[in-house]
Amino acid sequence: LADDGSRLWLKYDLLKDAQQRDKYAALTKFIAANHNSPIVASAVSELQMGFQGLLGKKVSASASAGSRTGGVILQVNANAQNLLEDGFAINSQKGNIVISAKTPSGVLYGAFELLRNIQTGKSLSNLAIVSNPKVKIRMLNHWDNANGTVERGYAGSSMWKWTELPFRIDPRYIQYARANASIGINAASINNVNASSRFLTAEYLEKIKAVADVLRPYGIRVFISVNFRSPRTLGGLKTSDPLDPEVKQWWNDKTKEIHQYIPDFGGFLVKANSEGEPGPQDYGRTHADGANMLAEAMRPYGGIVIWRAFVYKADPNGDRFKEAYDQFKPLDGTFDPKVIVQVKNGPIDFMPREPFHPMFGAFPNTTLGMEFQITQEYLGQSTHLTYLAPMFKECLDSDTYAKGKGSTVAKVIDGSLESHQNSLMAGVANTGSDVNWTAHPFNQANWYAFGRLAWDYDLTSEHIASEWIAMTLAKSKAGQETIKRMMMQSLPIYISYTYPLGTAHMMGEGHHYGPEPWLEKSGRPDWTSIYYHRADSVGLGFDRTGKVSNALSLYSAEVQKQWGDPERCSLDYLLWFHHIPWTKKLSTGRTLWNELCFRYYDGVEQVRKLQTDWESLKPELDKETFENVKGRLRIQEKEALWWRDACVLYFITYTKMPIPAPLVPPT
Ligand code: GCW
Repeated sequence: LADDGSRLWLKYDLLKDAQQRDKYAALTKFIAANHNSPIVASAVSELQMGFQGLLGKKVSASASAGSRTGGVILQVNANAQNLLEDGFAINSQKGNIVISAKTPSGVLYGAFELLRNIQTGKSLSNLAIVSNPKVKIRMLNHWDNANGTVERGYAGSSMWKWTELPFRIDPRYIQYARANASIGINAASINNVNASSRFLTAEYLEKIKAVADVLRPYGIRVFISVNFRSPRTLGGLKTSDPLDPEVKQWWNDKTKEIHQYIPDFGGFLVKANSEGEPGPQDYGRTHADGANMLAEAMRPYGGIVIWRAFVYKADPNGDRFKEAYDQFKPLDGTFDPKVIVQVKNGPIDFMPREPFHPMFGAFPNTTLGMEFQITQEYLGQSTHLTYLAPMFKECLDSDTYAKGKGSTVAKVIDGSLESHQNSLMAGVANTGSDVNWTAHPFNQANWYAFGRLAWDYDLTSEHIASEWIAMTLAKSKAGQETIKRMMMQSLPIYISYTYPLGTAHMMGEGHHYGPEPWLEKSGRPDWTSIYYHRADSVGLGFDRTGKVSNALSLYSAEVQKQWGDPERCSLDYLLWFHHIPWTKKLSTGRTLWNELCFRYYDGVEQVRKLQTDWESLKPELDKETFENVKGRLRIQEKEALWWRDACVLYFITYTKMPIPAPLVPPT
């Protein structure tokens, strides 16, 4: 049977090597679980399913191991040492493998870790694993709409079948829950941040309850994105002013009602006063007024309020880079402890490469959460192969120097730098109704990598890629290495032929796909391409060191030093901060113009190499996956040419210089 990718990384195909199977089988003869809860039951059934598939044997489960050895014991022990909530330990103990955790969720994560060890061919003897999540709320944000569309979704329509719920439960909800639990994701906001009030109606709460009931046995809590104007649109009030007593009461009542459906409701996610969405500023109030009002409504319950910091003004003379910082900075310290402010990784909008957001490290008195975009709005959508773990890590590993060297973004968002109680890493989901969930088979790896990094941002991108490949694609060691190399090269390649040297935001308007560097007019004055690249006859790039904008000054002195001097600034970020003359010689020995051309041309060549690499894997891949990726790589080549020619020919109108000879041989 062809592999349609629907099982993601939880394929559990029979291991080919019989000896290896026997070895694992000798250590997994039975399952004993000392705890009776739906989540532990999920762990047991997952282990049974995994052993059945991978090892080809039925394994029975009971409450106690008795005097037996050679089995897997699951233990929930509230006093377990060295473990945080959700953490787990796996030890070889007296002839058994013991998975212990403080909570049922920890046991479930441990069970998936054990399966992953088998899936990736690791030894199960002398196990001594301790694993704790670095971030508490590891969350997917779905931008799914009630009408079944997905904003910036490239894998079909919404996976949530709102018209069928609550009566029919699509089996894919369970697969989705399993996939998330396998990588430690424990929260999901189920609807678009451009939120319809409809999701707060009794009709929809009943549907959301049905989803929550499916996700709960996998340790996943449901959040709802809310429209700030709901007291007016749903409640019939005259205002949605967060300081109005009736408005407060409306939210208190609504929050109570939600908890009648979903007792463990995760909380609200809010996009307010951003891109036309309503918010507290409509009534002369601040983001903190709005967020704190909702936090007050959540006071009696366990959940929280996640308030997004993605705000900007349409000011052609301002710098959008600074907008969120400027609006939120005066509010630092005024947010309720139940509020997490969710900040995109970079200051603009999920560009393929952005410097880390200047809010990280500059808000000691606010819990800041991370928002990554897993769906590839600006990263080739569902046709270009782009492995995002290195991008996520580049941001997390960046040093803010807020409290001296080592004050990384990761330490800001895990709460450790400023001793915050809560912590959050969210990823905008790339899931949809396509059979393989993500359209491009490799996009599955980005979902996988996001979860693994939210659990442990110290994992390397290579390590995560290796795990994913071993569980999904090629079976030979050499084949796995080839795929890993392709994945590791993919983001730099994509950046080369789209946004080299720190350029940004030159994509087609609206669809955000393909190049449009010449875009001069748009619905919003700071959404044109020329606003971002600032090309002129002298050079290219947005001076943020003071001449045009002083955005660099938002960072700590060390970061300013690192990026402020064009001679020392990494070429990756150069044009984010500097307007560089076309003729200026860069550290590569080429002038800016020649380097720019070189990167665009080299990017295309590298895509061709990816195609050759993929071709070499044909003998060991199933036909469907092979052909699927092959076809997408052909589109990628065509579109890399499109980006290259569009951008180079456009910039030539400023440079009036030829494309350097070695790139285009004379005819
Ligand atoms: O990048 C922009 C997207 C919008 C999105 C917005 C946001 C949900 O183009 O589609 O809206 O970001 O993050 O709010």
